[in-house]
Amino acid sequence: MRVDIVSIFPEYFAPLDLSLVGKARGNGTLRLVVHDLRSWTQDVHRTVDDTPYGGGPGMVMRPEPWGLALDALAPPELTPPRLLVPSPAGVPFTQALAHELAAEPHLLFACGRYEGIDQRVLDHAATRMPVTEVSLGDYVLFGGEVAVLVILEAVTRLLPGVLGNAGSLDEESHAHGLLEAPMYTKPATWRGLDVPEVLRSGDHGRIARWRRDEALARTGARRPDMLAALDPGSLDKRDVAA
Ligand code: 6GU
Repeated sequence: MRVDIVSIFPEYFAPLDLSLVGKARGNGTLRLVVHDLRSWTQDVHRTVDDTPYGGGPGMVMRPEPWGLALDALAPPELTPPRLLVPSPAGVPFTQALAHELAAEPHLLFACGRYEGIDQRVLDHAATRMPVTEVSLGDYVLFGGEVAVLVILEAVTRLLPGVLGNAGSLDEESHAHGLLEAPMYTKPATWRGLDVPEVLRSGDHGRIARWRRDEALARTGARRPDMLAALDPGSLDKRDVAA
């Protein structure tokens, strides 16, 4: 997968050299390039923002550098990338959207700062490529950079060959619309706290049942919205009894 990121803070993306994302870059699974928006400014002060039309606090990113950046990274004569714009006004970022993005050949992230990017940049881009504004959740960040780190980590781990054990993709939280059951490792007793007996029983049927019950209980307590959204057909008789 090819990924381009445009930001006025390219240094924010240094962590993408680390860990499994760094490894995916190293072996060519992820071809990632970070670009400085200011390289597309044309004035001596390398201005990227200005005051909002209609008044109000803060600054808005001017359209000109963004237009040149998108012209350069998504030339009209080539197959366009999917443009992703992190914004608290976007659609929620979910595991389902991460899977969708992991299937794209080319992603282009446009990181806004301040009160956001002039809307015409997105409207114009939408005449050339698919554009999705994405939000991490119901809170406000200074800019899109940290959101891109989050989105890219969620997407990269879904790329073929990135996770050693593909089974961990299937069992994790959100894979089946439930939160994951708690996990334990050695020692069996630590600070007077025991690992649940069932997990040491070797009875794989009982273990699977226990994990399913824990997942349902956790999801009900922490994410009643997820439990309500579950397909009733995905529940078994013993779930409904619980
Ligand atoms: Cl994606 N961007 C910004 N600036 N704030 C956010 C967000 C994104 N998601 C939640 N808050």
